[in-house]
Order: sequence, then structure tokens, then C-alpha cells
Amino acid sequence: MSLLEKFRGALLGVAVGDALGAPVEGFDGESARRFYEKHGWKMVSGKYTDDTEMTIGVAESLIACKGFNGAHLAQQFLRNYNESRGYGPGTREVLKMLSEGVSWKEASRKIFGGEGSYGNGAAMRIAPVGLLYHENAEKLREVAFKVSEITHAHELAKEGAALLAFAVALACRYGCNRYTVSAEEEEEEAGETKREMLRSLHAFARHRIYKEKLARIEALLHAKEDEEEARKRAVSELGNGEAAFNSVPTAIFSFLRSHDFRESIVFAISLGGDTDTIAAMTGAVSGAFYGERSIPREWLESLESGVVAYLTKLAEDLYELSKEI
Ligand code: R7I
Ligand code: MG
Ligand code: MG
Repeated sequence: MSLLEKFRGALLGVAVGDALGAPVEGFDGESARRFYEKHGWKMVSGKYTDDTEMTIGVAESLIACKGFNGAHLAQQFLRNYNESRGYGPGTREVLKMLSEGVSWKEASRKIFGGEGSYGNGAAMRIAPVGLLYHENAEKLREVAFKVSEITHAHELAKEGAALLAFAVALACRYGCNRYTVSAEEEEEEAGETKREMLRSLHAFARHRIYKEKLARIEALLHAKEDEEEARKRAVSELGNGEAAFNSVPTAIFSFLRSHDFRESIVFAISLGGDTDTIAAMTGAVSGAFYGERSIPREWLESLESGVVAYLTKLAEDLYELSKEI
């Protein structure tokens, strides 16, 4: 598989996860599952939400500026802002301040009692950073923090974003340009790579809450329970809410425990809660790991018009830029 296919897979994975999760955002797991079982896991609305819109903004700004530029990125978020995409309340407030002329260096620190938001709105849009800096973990962390800080100043939001970006980066390194292996060999290699990914993520994490949740993922992966028990434990031990620490580890787990793109998205949505965002983040990592061709055609074809072509173009531009920097 080529690296370019992985770049495309990651960005398309975000949009597919987001659009599939959106109609059931806020449902409990059982209701979300029932809804989609009724629809045979077809995409009922191809409309994407803030998760994809902000991912597009991050990619556009990184490409235009050949890296991070805070003033440009803040303006890009404003240019792209479409209220009907359903932004989180904290992010809406920060964007309003930015539109009124508050500096991009200050706005995000003015909410949630001065500490800033720990919502998952930074992690949900971070895939382009993981792609662009997939070869350099410390640069990736630095840029993920800066891209987050425009709207999310809280340490735990920034760490969640850096972790998700790093998961995307690690997924890019797997299986590139590999030739002819049997299905069994491939399965075994994927399993070993995923165990290594989890170890790398654990070493990369700095905050106790993320380290603990990544350790729990390891235990959950070993538990080998049936689907229902796995879902229950994922929700109670990792979370399915809007806080970064209650959704980033959950997305990483949804990817790690599954065997292909589709399975990981179905699992993520079946947990309920912040389904568009958990599925968007799962889709970023799964899409990078398994590549564009692993995404079910019918899901891509059901996305709203123009977005597949546009994300493909952004992925290609990021790929070219990644060779330059
Ligand atoms: O993080 P954010 O952009 O929201 C993203 C979510 C995703 O599910 C999208 O799909 C969209 O639906 O919105 O928006 P924020 O408002 O910054 O954070 C999300 C939520 O996390 C907040 O509304 C709060 O409920 C919670 N939260 C906090 N609660 C208490 N104290 C975030 N930070 C804090 C905090 O510091
Ligand atoms: Mg959303
Ligand atoms: Mg959401």
C-alpha cells in the first residue's frame, strides 16, 4: 500500500465516521445500534458535521502556510464556519470572540473559568497534523498543541489531540509498500503492529488520565469478551462523552480491537454518546492503517456531494508537503 493511499484513507475516514455517527449523536449505545441495524448500516444522511469541517480547515491552513500559522488557521476556521454543522458551545464562543477581533493567542483561554476547554473538538480535527508530521513525533506534538490551542487551551484537550495525531502517524508507518503476503501473515503482522502502536502511544502520553486509559485498553484487548460485554466495558472504563479523555482513548480502542475499517466504525457508533466524533477519530486511524480502499464504497458514495473529491485533493497536497518539510 502506498503512503498516499493512507493519507487519503485518513481524511476520508474522518468524514465517513462523522457522517455515519451524526444522526445518532447523543443516543445511548443500544438505541444507536438499533437505529443502524434497522438501516442495515447504510449511511442515512451523508451530511458531515463540525468534525470534518474543522479537519478541512486544519488541512487547508497547513497547506497554504506550509505548516502552522496561528493567525491564518483562526481565520480559516472563521471562513469555513457553518453553524448548521453543529459546533460545540465552547468552540462557538471562541470563534465568536475571534470574529470580534480578540487575538487568536488569547480567545481560547477565556472560557471554562480561564482554563480553556477540554472538549474533544481539538482531537476530532487533528488528523492532518498526524499525516504531515508522521515521521517526527516531537514536531507532531508541538504542532498538535498549537493547532488545538486556537480553540482548546486545556492541557487535556491538547494531549488528546496529540495522542490521536500520533495514532494516525503510527498507522501511516504500518504496511507501506508491502508486497504479497498471505491473509494469515497479514493478520498476524497487523496484530503485532497494533500491540506496538499501543506501547508507543503509552510512552508518548504524559498525563496520568491518558496513561491509565491506555493501560486499560491493553487489558480490554486481552479480555476477549463477546461484543456486548466489550461495548459495556469500553463505555464504563474509557467513556463515550465529549471530553477528550472520554473519547480519544475510546476511538483508539475501537480501531485496535477491530480487523477492518468497517468493523471499527460499527463498534465506535454502537457505543453511543458522542458518536460522530468517536467514529470520526476512529475513521482517521483506521483509514490511515487500512488505506482508502478499505472504506466501503457505498459509504463514500453516500457522502454529500463534492467532499470526497475535496478531501482527496487535500490528502494529496498534504502528501506532497510532507516530502518537503
Ligand atoms: O470540544 P468542542 O468543540 O465540542 C466538540 C463536540 C463534538 O462532539 C462535535 O461533534 C460537536 O457536537 O461538539 O466544544 P466545547 O464546548 O469546547 O467542549 C465540549 C463539551 O465538553 C463542553 O460543552 C462541556 O460540556 C465539556 N467541557 C467542559 N466541561 C467542564 N469544564 C469542555 N471543557 C470543559 C471544562 O473545562
Ligand atoms: Mg460533530
Ligand atoms: Mg460529536
